[in-house]
This record gives sequence, C-alpha cells and structure tokens, in this order.
Amino acid sequence: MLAPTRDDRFSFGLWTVGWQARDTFGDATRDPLDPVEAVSRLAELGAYGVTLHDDDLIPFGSDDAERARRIKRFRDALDATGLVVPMVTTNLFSHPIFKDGAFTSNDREVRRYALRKVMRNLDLAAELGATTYVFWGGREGSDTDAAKDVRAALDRFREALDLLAQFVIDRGYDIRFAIEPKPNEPRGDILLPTVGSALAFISTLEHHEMVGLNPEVGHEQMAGMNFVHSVSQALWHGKLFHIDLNGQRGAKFDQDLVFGHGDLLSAFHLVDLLENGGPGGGPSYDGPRHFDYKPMRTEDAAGVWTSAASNMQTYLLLKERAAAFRADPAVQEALRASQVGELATPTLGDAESYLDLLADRSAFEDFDLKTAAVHGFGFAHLDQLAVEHVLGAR
Ligand code: DIG
Ligand code: MN
Ligand code: MN
Repeated sequence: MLAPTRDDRFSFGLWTVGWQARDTFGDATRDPLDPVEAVSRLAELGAYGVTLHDDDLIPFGSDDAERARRIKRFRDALDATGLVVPMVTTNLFSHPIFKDGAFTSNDREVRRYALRKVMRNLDLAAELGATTYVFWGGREGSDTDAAKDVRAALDRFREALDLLAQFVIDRGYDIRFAIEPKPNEPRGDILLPTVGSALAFISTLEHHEMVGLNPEVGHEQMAGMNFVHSVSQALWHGKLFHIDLNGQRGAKFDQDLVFGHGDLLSAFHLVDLLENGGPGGGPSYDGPRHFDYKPMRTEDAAGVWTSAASNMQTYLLLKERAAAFRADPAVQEALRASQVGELATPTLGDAESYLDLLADRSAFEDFDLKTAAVHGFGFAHLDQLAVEHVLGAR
C-alpha cells in the first residue's frame, strides 16, 4: 500500500463521500454525512483538501444564524486537521427553480437569483481561501430544441461569467474560474459539452484570462472524447486550472467511478501527462488532484471510505508505474524508434521560409514516397511496453 501525503495534493468534494446514493430509480442507501466527519476522515486517509458546493455545507434555505454555525463548525474542523479548501462551487442544479437552468433559464428572475447565489458563495469561497471557483452548468441546456434559443443562452452565460469575473476583480479576490464541461445528464443536452466548446466560449469572455477549465474524466469520455487529448489541449492553451478525476466505462450515464476503475490505460497515460508531462516532458500540472466520484450505491459507510482511499491508492500506483515507464531504457529506445520526440522539432528549419521549402526538391519533387508509405513506426511495441508497465510486468 502506498501512503498518500499532503504533498500529493489529493482533494475530495464533500458531495462525493457524502453522496447518499439516491438515484433516478432508487432511494438513498446511506445516511447523511456530517461535513465535519468527512473532513476528519479524509484527513486521516491522507487527503490535503476538501471542496464544496454552497448547499453541501449550508442546507438550502438556512437562516443566517444556522449558516454562520455551520461555517464555523467546518472551519474549526479544517483548523483541527490542517485540510485546506482549494476549490468551491455553487449548486445551481438541485433546487426546482433551476429546472430550466440557472444562468440560461428562460426565466429572467431565476437568472438573477442564480447570480446572487453565486456572488454570496464567492464571498464564502474567498473566506475559506479557495483560489479556484468551478462552474458546472448541469442544468444549462435543453431537453427539446424547440424551447431554447442557444445563441441567446450563450449570451446569458457570457453575461453571467463577465459579471461574476468583474465582481471577483472588484472584491480583490485571488480566485480564478474553471468551467466544467459535460455533454448531457441531467439535461438531454448541456451547453459547453466538451473541453473544445468551452475553450471557444472562454475566448469570447471579457476577462478570459481568469477563466480556464475543470475537465472531468467521465464527462469527456461520455462524449466519446479521449481525455488525455482533452487535458493536453487544455494545457496547450494554458487553461488547465483544475481537474475532476474519476472513472467511466464508455459512453453511458455518468458513472463517477473511482479513479482508474474505468479506462485504466487512459488513466495511466493521464497520470503520466500530469506527473511527467507525457511524451513531451513535464511536469505539466501543479494543481490539486481532485476526485469527483461517487461511492457505488451498493456500499455501506465502510465501503465509502474504502472507495475514497482507492482513488488515491490507484493514482499513486499509476504514478509509480508511469515513472518506471519513463525510466525504462527499453521504453526510451522504443520512443526514439517511433520518432515521438521528433514531433517537437519545427517542420521548417531555423530562419527557413516557405520559399526555401518551395525550393527544396527533397521535400516534394524527389520525396521518396515508396519508403515513407511502407515505413513502420513501431507503435505496437511501445504500446505493449506501456501495458506491461501498467500490469507491473516490467
Ligand atoms: C459534477 O461533475 C460537478 C458538480 O459535482 C460540481 O459542480 C463540479 C465540481 O467539480 N463537478
Ligand atoms: Mn461526473
Ligand atoms: Mn465534476
């Protein structure tokens, strides 16, 4: 067993270990979990942080006295354990008023209420020391194309984020925003469904420099995307502000499995990317390793903590395997044979212009098409080496 430490920067949402396992087809199988207990149990397991929606800590509709009491209890538990709060977010999806969305509800009064709910929670996020604020628009979308003017919805989504960014700037908060894409569920189609659509949207925002991404493994995979590609492009844009780690087995309902319990090979290459920078070298990401997963509905309280520990254990094992993979001389030789490093070399030489390229007969007129056409890249050997490292066979 590998022991997680605070230096691993593992964090969990209160809503993960606190999930009572109520789903569309069944009632809760577990009792509510006191956030204070969650803090102390996660600290014991080796986590360094907890994250939360406003309603996870302060039940919707609590009066000010109850709000203050719950915040104080929570902060005392943080002080007692040393856990930090790297990220905070808003629940803009559970209460019935959000049934047609929050920032993009057809009902303008709901949109105004949602903005107030977020501003109130941004104050709490700053008070708790969070530096990342996530926006997962779970209800921003539609169930019929007849009922949503998507162009107007994107206008309203942008209006909301521009206003909230201005609020954070004016308040002087050290907070950046991270949009979390998801293609569907609970709406038939959710706006900003993938990393790509979110990046395009972010580029139109007034304060785009303070808005990045919080990609979630299962959400990209629900859309049939390669999560390593999604995270790589987020990194390439300098927009990987946070990450939601979990597992997913293909394009089906959002499973929120323990990290690595879905596509294990993808999880290995993701850890290699985050920790070692992947083929390009790194490391690439120094933010929290945040788990947004759900203990299976079949589990009792003991099973919840087993699953929480499993996220960190699997991550650490994959981190160890990825380090061995990068250190393996056979892998380094295979990478050279597959010309993986060559991709980092610009296609044109230093100070070479397209005119020089046009004049270079070896690039086209005399290019040896036959040899290039039958060239073998040796990826099968490299892929097998990766699999053998994941299996602990090397
Ligand atoms: C679900 O994947 C979403 C919500 O749980 C939350 O808003 C966000 C925070 O990571 N993830
Ligand atoms: Mn999810
Ligand atoms: Mn998430």
